[in-house]
Amino acid sequence: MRNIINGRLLSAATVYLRPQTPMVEIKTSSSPTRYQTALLYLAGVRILVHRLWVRVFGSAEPPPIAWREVRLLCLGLDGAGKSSLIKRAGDMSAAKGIDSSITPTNGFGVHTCTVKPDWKCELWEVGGAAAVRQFWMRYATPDTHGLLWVVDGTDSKRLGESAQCLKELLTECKLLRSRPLLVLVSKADIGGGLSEEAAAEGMALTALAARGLHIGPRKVRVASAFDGRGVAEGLRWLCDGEEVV
Ligand SMILES: Nc1nc2c(ncn2[C@@H]2O[C@H](COP(=O)(O)OP(=O)(O)O)[C@@H](O)[C@H]2O)c(=O)[nH]1
Ligand SMILES: [Mg+2]
Repeated sequence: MRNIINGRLLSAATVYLRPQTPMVEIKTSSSPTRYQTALLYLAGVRILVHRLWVRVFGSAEPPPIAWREVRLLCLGLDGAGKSSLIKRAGDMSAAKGIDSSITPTNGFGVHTCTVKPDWKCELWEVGGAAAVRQFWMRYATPDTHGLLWVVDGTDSKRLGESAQCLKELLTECKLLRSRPLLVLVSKADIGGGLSEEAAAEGMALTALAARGLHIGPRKVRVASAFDGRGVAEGLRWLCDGEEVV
Protein backbone atom coordinates (compact mmCIF):
# COMPACT_ATOMS: atom_id res chain seq x y z
CA MET A 1 0.00 0.00 0.00
CA ARG A 2 1.18 3.52 -0.79
CA ASN A 3 0.34 6.97 0.68
CA ILE A 4 -0.46 10.06 -1.40
CA ILE A 5 0.30 13.45 0.23
CA ASN A 6 0.11 16.74 -1.70
CA GLY A 7 -0.43 14.79 -4.88
CA ARG A 8 2.95 13.05 -4.64
CA LEU A 9 3.31 9.36 -4.56
CA LEU A 10 5.44 8.26 -1.67
CA SER A 11 6.75 4.81 -1.26
CA ALA A 12 8.79 5.67 1.79
CA ALA A 13 8.12 3.84 4.92
CA THR A 14 7.88 6.85 7.23
CA VAL A 15 6.32 10.25 6.74
CA TYR A 16 6.93 13.10 9.21
CA LEU A 17 4.43 15.92 9.43
CA ARG A 18 5.59 19.59 9.57
CA PRO A 19 6.94 21.15 12.81
CA GLN A 20 4.52 22.65 15.29
CA THR A 21 2.33 19.62 14.86
CA PRO A 22 3.15 16.54 16.83
CA MET A 23 5.27 14.15 14.85
CA VAL A 24 3.17 11.35 13.57
CA GLU A 25 4.56 8.23 12.19
CA ILE A 26 2.54 6.56 9.50
CA LYS A 27 3.50 3.01 8.85
CA THR A 28 2.33 1.07 5.86
CA SER A 29 2.33 -2.60 5.17
CA SER A 30 4.85 -2.14 2.28
CA SER A 31 7.49 -0.50 4.56
CA PRO A 32 10.97 -1.83 3.96
CA THR A 33 12.34 -3.72 6.87
CA ARG A 34 15.46 -2.60 8.72
CA TYR A 35 17.32 -5.32 6.90
CA GLN A 36 16.28 -3.94 3.49
CA THR A 37 17.24 -0.40 4.55
CA ALA A 38 20.66 -1.62 5.66
CA LEU A 39 21.16 -3.32 2.30
CA LEU A 40 20.29 -0.09 0.50
CA TYR A 41 22.80 1.84 2.60
CA LEU A 42 25.48 -0.75 1.90
CA ALA A 43 24.84 -0.57 -1.85
CA GLY A 44 25.19 3.22 -1.68
CA VAL A 45 28.44 2.98 0.26
CA ARG A 46 29.83 0.50 -2.29
CA ILE A 47 29.05 2.85 -5.17
CA LEU A 48 30.72 5.73 -3.34
CA VAL A 49 33.85 3.72 -2.57
CA HIS A 50 34.06 2.55 -6.18
CA ARG A 51 33.76 6.12 -7.52
CA LEU A 52 36.41 7.30 -5.06
CA TRP A 53 38.75 4.48 -6.15
CA VAL A 54 38.33 5.39 -9.84
CA ARG A 55 38.95 9.07 -9.07
CA VAL A 56 42.09 8.42 -6.99
CA PHE A 57 43.67 5.54 -8.93
CA GLY A 58 42.21 6.26 -12.38
CA SER A 59 41.18 2.68 -12.97
CA ALA A 60 37.98 0.77 -12.42
CA GLU A 61 39.91 -2.17 -10.97
CA PRO A 62 43.01 -2.37 -8.79
CA PRO A 63 45.97 -3.43 -10.98
CA PRO A 64 46.66 -7.17 -10.91
CA ILE A 65 49.90 -8.30 -9.27
CA ALA A 66 51.84 -10.54 -11.64
CA TRP A 67 54.29 -12.33 -9.39
CA ARG A 68 57.30 -13.76 -11.08
CA GLU A 69 59.29 -16.49 -9.36
CA VAL A 70 62.95 -17.17 -9.94
CA ARG A 71 64.90 -20.05 -8.47
CA LEU A 72 68.61 -19.67 -7.72
CA LEU A 73 71.13 -22.19 -6.48
CA CYS A 74 73.50 -20.86 -3.83
CA LEU A 75 76.79 -22.73 -3.42
CA GLY A 76 80.32 -22.16 -2.16
CA LEU A 77 82.72 -23.53 0.44
CA ASP A 78 81.65 -24.02 4.05
CA GLY A 79 81.94 -20.81 6.02
CA ALA A 80 82.00 -18.64 2.88
CA GLY A 81 78.99 -16.65 4.12
CA LYS A 82 76.12 -18.16 2.11
CA SER A 83 73.55 -18.43 4.91
CA SER A 84 74.33 -14.97 6.23
CA LEU A 85 73.98 -13.36 2.80
CA ILE A 86 70.72 -15.20 2.19
CA LYS A 87 69.42 -14.06 5.55
CA ARG A 88 70.30 -10.47 4.64
CA ALA A 89 68.62 -10.83 1.24
CA GLY A 90 65.44 -11.82 3.06
CA ASP A 91 65.40 -8.59 5.04
CA MET A 92 67.39 -5.78 3.45
CA SER A 93 65.99 -3.21 5.86
CA ALA A 94 67.21 -5.02 8.97
CA ALA A 95 69.70 -3.20 11.18
CA LYS A 96 73.38 -3.70 10.46
CA GLY A 97 74.79 -6.85 11.97
CA ILE A 98 75.27 -10.54 11.52
CA ASP A 99 72.72 -13.05 12.70
CA SER A 100 74.72 -15.00 15.27
CA SER A 101 72.06 -17.70 15.48
CA ILE A 102 72.99 -19.02 12.01
CA THR A 103 74.57 -22.45 12.30
CA PRO A 104 76.58 -24.27 9.61
CA THR A 105 74.30 -25.69 6.91
CA ASN A 106 74.72 -29.45 6.90
CA GLY A 107 72.21 -30.30 4.22
CA PHE A 108 69.92 -28.15 2.19
CA GLY A 109 67.72 -25.14 2.84
CA VAL A 110 65.21 -23.09 0.84
CA HIS A 111 64.71 -19.39 1.52
CA THR A 112 62.52 -16.85 -0.22
CA CYS A 113 63.18 -13.17 -0.73
CA THR A 114 61.68 -10.35 -2.79
CA VAL A 115 64.09 -9.01 -5.37
CA LYS A 116 61.70 -6.44 -6.87
CA PRO A 117 58.20 -5.50 -5.74
CA ASP A 118 56.66 -8.20 -7.93
CA TRP A 119 59.53 -10.68 -8.07
CA LYS A 120 59.99 -13.55 -5.67
CA CYS A 121 63.34 -15.23 -5.51
CA GLU A 122 63.70 -18.75 -4.16
CA LEU A 123 67.23 -19.41 -2.96
CA TRP A 124 68.35 -23.01 -2.59
CA GLU A 125 71.37 -23.31 -0.33
CA VAL A 126 73.34 -26.53 -0.12
CA GLY A 127 76.03 -27.01 2.53
CA GLY A 128 79.62 -26.51 1.39
CA ALA A 129 81.48 -29.08 3.51
CA ALA A 130 83.73 -31.43 1.51
CA ALA A 131 81.53 -34.45 2.21
CA VAL A 132 78.43 -32.95 0.61
CA ARG A 133 79.92 -31.22 -2.43
CA GLN A 134 79.39 -34.33 -4.54
CA PHE A 135 75.65 -33.77 -4.15
CA TRP A 136 75.63 -30.17 -5.34
CA MET A 137 74.76 -30.96 -8.92
CA ARG A 138 71.63 -32.85 -7.87
CA TYR A 139 70.12 -29.54 -6.83
CA ALA A 140 70.55 -28.02 -10.28
CA THR A 141 67.20 -28.54 -11.96
CA PRO A 142 65.87 -27.24 -15.30
CA ASP A 143 64.06 -24.59 -13.23
CA THR A 144 67.32 -23.26 -11.80
CA HIS A 145 67.62 -19.81 -13.25
CA GLY A 146 71.13 -18.94 -12.08
CA LEU A 147 74.05 -19.87 -9.85
CA LEU A 148 75.04 -17.74 -6.88
CA TRP A 149 78.57 -18.66 -5.84
CA VAL A 150 79.87 -17.25 -2.57
CA VAL A 151 83.57 -16.87 -1.76
CA ASP A 152 84.96 -15.65 1.53
CA GLY A 153 86.54 -12.30 0.71
CA THR A 154 88.69 -12.44 3.82
CA ASP A 155 90.15 -15.88 3.11
CA SER A 156 92.30 -15.73 -0.02
CA LYS A 157 93.97 -18.99 1.00
CA ARG A 158 90.81 -20.94 0.16
CA LEU A 159 90.15 -19.18 -3.14
CA GLY A 160 91.99 -21.89 -5.10
CA GLU A 161 89.87 -24.59 -3.42
CA SER A 162 86.70 -22.66 -4.25
CA ALA A 163 87.80 -22.25 -7.90
CA GLN A 164 88.52 -25.97 -8.16
CA CYS A 165 85.05 -26.82 -6.76
CA LEU A 166 83.34 -24.51 -9.26
CA LYS A 167 85.32 -26.00 -12.12
CA GLU A 168 84.42 -29.57 -11.09
CA LEU A 169 80.77 -28.65 -10.71
CA LEU A 170 80.57 -27.06 -14.17
CA THR A 171 82.48 -29.97 -15.70
CA GLU A 172 79.88 -32.39 -14.36
CA CYS A 173 76.79 -30.23 -14.64
CA LYS A 174 76.16 -29.08 -18.20
CA LEU A 175 72.91 -27.43 -17.17
CA LEU A 176 74.63 -24.77 -15.07
CA ARG A 177 77.13 -23.79 -17.77
CA SER A 178 74.65 -21.65 -19.64
CA ARG A 179 73.05 -20.12 -16.57
CA PRO A 180 74.03 -16.66 -15.28
CA LEU A 181 76.76 -16.89 -12.65
CA LEU A 182 77.13 -14.35 -9.86
CA VAL A 183 80.18 -14.60 -7.61
CA LEU A 184 79.60 -12.72 -4.37
CA VAL A 185 82.80 -11.89 -2.49
CA SER A 186 81.49 -11.86 1.05
CA LYS A 187 82.43 -10.14 4.32
CA ALA A 188 83.39 -6.85 2.60
CA ASP A 189 82.58 -4.98 5.82
CA ILE A 190 85.67 -6.46 7.49
CA GLY A 191 87.96 -4.54 5.16
CA GLY A 192 91.22 -5.46 3.47
CA GLY A 193 89.49 -8.31 1.68
CA LEU A 194 89.57 -9.43 -1.93
CA SER A 195 88.64 -6.99 -4.68
CA GLU A 196 86.28 -8.01 -7.47
CA GLU A 197 89.20 -8.21 -9.91
CA ALA A 198 91.30 -10.36 -7.57
CA ALA A 199 88.37 -12.68 -6.93
CA ALA A 200 87.63 -13.05 -10.67
CA GLU A 201 91.26 -13.92 -11.28
CA GLY A 202 91.48 -16.28 -8.33
CA MET A 203 88.32 -18.06 -9.44
CA ALA A 204 89.81 -18.40 -12.95
CA LEU A 205 86.57 -17.20 -14.53
CA THR A 206 88.22 -16.27 -17.83
CA ALA A 207 89.80 -19.72 -18.08
CA LEU A 208 86.43 -21.37 -17.37
CA ALA A 209 84.87 -19.39 -20.20
CA ALA A 210 87.77 -20.15 -22.55
CA ARG A 211 87.25 -23.88 -21.97
CA GLY A 212 83.53 -23.59 -22.59
CA LEU A 213 82.77 -24.56 -19.00
CA HIS A 214 80.76 -21.40 -18.58
CA ILE A 215 79.04 -19.76 -21.51
CA GLY A 216 76.38 -17.73 -19.70
CA PRO A 217 76.76 -14.17 -18.40
CA ARG A 218 78.86 -13.75 -15.26
CA LYS A 219 79.55 -11.06 -12.73
CA VAL A 220 81.66 -10.64 -9.59
CA ARG A 221 80.50 -8.36 -6.81
CA VAL A 222 81.76 -7.60 -3.32
CA ALA A 223 79.04 -8.03 -0.72
CA SER A 224 78.39 -8.03 2.97
CA ALA A 225 75.76 -9.69 5.08
CA PHE A 226 76.65 -7.22 7.82
CA ASP A 227 75.49 -4.07 6.00
CA GLY A 228 73.84 -5.54 2.90
CA ARG A 229 76.11 -3.95 0.31
CA GLY A 230 76.09 -5.67 -3.06
CA VAL A 231 73.35 -8.13 -2.11
CA ALA A 232 70.17 -6.67 -3.63
CA GLU A 233 71.96 -5.34 -6.71
CA GLY A 234 73.69 -8.67 -7.28
CA LEU A 235 70.48 -10.65 -6.97
CA ARG A 236 68.61 -8.31 -9.31
CA TRP A 237 71.31 -8.79 -11.92
CA LEU A 238 71.22 -12.56 -11.44
CA CYS A 239 67.43 -12.69 -11.72
CA ASP A 240 66.84 -10.49 -14.72
CA GLY A 241 70.16 -9.14 -15.92
CA GLU A 242 69.38 -5.68 -14.60
CA GLU A 243 72.44 -3.51 -14.13
CA VAL A 244 72.19 -1.46 -10.96
CA VAL A 245 74.73 1.32 -10.76
N1 LIG B 1 81.77 -9.71 9.36
C1 LIG B 1 81.06 -10.55 8.61
N2 LIG B 1 80.97 -11.86 8.96
C2 LIG B 1 80.25 -12.70 8.17
C3 LIG B 1 79.62 -12.23 7.01
N3 LIG B 1 78.98 -13.26 6.43
C4 LIG B 1 79.21 -14.32 7.21
N4 LIG B 1 79.98 -14.00 8.27
C5 LIG B 1 80.45 -14.92 9.31
O1 LIG B 1 81.10 -16.02 8.66
C6 LIG B 1 80.77 -17.25 9.28
C7 LIG B 1 80.16 -18.23 8.28
O2 LIG B 1 78.95 -17.69 7.78
P1 LIG B 1 77.79 -18.59 7.19
O3 LIG B 1 76.75 -17.67 6.67
O4 LIG B 1 77.33 -19.62 8.16
O5 LIG B 1 78.54 -19.33 5.98
P2 LIG B 1 78.06 -20.57 5.09
O6 LIG B 1 78.65 -21.81 5.67
O7 LIG B 1 78.64 -20.31 3.72
O8 LIG B 1 76.57 -20.59 5.07
C8 LIG B 1 79.83 -16.91 10.42
O9 LIG B 1 80.56 -16.82 11.61
C9 LIG B 1 79.28 -15.54 10.06
O10 LIG B 1 78.96 -14.78 11.20
C10 LIG B 1 79.74 -10.82 6.66
O11 LIG B 1 79.23 -10.33 5.65
N5 LIG B 1 80.48 -10.04 7.50
MG1 LIG C 1 75.17 -22.08 5.49
